[in-house]
Amino acid sequence: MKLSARLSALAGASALVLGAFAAAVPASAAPSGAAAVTPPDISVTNVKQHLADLQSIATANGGNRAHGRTGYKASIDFVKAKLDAAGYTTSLQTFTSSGATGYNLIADWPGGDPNQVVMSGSHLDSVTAGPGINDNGSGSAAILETALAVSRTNFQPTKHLRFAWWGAEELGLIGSKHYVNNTPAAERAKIKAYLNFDMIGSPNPGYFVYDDDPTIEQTFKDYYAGLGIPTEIETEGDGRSDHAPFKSAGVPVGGLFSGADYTKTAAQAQKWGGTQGQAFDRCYHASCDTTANINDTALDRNADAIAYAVWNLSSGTTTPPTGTVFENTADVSIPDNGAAVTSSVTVSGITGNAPATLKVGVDIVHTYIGDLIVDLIAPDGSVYNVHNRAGGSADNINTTYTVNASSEVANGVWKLRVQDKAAVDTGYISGFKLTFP
Ligand code: DTR
Ligand code: ZN
Ligand code: ZN
Repeated sequence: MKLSARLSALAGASALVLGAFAAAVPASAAPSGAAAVTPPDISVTNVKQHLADLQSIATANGGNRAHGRTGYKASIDFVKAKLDAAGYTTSLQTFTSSGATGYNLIADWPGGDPNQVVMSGSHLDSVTAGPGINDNGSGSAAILETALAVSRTNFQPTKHLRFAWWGAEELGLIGSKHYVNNTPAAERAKIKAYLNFDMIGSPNPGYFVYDDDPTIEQTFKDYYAGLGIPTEIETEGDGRSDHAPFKSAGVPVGGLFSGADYTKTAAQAQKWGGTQGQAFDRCYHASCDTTANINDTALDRNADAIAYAVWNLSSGTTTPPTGTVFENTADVSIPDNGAAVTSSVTVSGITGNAPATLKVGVDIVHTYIGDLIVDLIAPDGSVYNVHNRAGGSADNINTTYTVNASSEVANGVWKLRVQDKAAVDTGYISGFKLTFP
């Protein structure tokens, strides 16, 4: 394409990107293999109203909503009242920590298979230093609005839905640990997915997906692929939020995170916008974690991603398939109109040959995917082309390809090879994943 025409197309594409995102999620997103279920939009206006209410509670109770303080109990009562009015079966679970009474709020949506529970949770407590609107009013308000949307639409999923708001997370995951330790193993085994949301509206946001259960992870990644937004694996959080006790107890877990006190890199700022060299949330655990400390776009996208996961993980009638995943999320820059580059994964522990339906996850950030040739290279050097300069001026490749690799021995080093064959547009590999059944 002529440079001038391409630049105008690029400008057009840029204008399009700056417009509203149409979240056309690919049918392949459904975790059970069925067509993806489309949830209702979660109103970010409603989520922000919940945050304003939590802010008012903090302001009226000494400036915080911390464990053992009046602001926390007022927060729990606020959330419980809305859920009771919406038809949920709620219960307050009490515990003692640091000499004060703590509260977990558990809300069950009547119906669904009681032996297959899809559970979503967020900690509702703040630190004593401030109102805790991003940490973690954001997660709490988003799952509250999702629960209210379930009620408003009278959603009747195959599986049973449960929501939880935890106390005393900031003291060391106390509330969620109390819940897991006091739930009999047979009841815990019925929880087929626990989804955790702790800080999802950070002012300088990243889009991180927990990399624990592969099906839950893929569900969130599929949602963001539908928006054309690359995600990264959440690596700093193992053990740092309320999914940890569930994971230790063998429950499949997943979740979303927009970042805390770590600093956004230049590469992250290129793919997500925002400010490089600045923390994802400069008000982490500080008095300035108020309603002004929220990025509305991140909050909106993450709230809709929560609804997408709740609807899709609860609609299938079979336990979502799990697989053995080998993944490389290191960014690899692609030279413009230059030499091919590769991202590698080393497969081990798989018996025999690869399957005829090998899932090849490809995430490439690029402003003109018609420039690209993308190949899967097997350990013996066999080449499987998955993308050959299609797509024209479209942005990004976030696709899971199915490759018949049954003639290849599974174990060994597999490579994703990418070459840019035309000048002007640039990009990088942001993720390469192989999933074996
Ligand atoms: N522990 C959370 C904040 C936090 C820090 N890293 C992660 C990773 C994943 C989830 C949460 C977090 C808190 O301060 O509440
Ligand atoms: Zn915190
Ligand atoms: Zn938190």
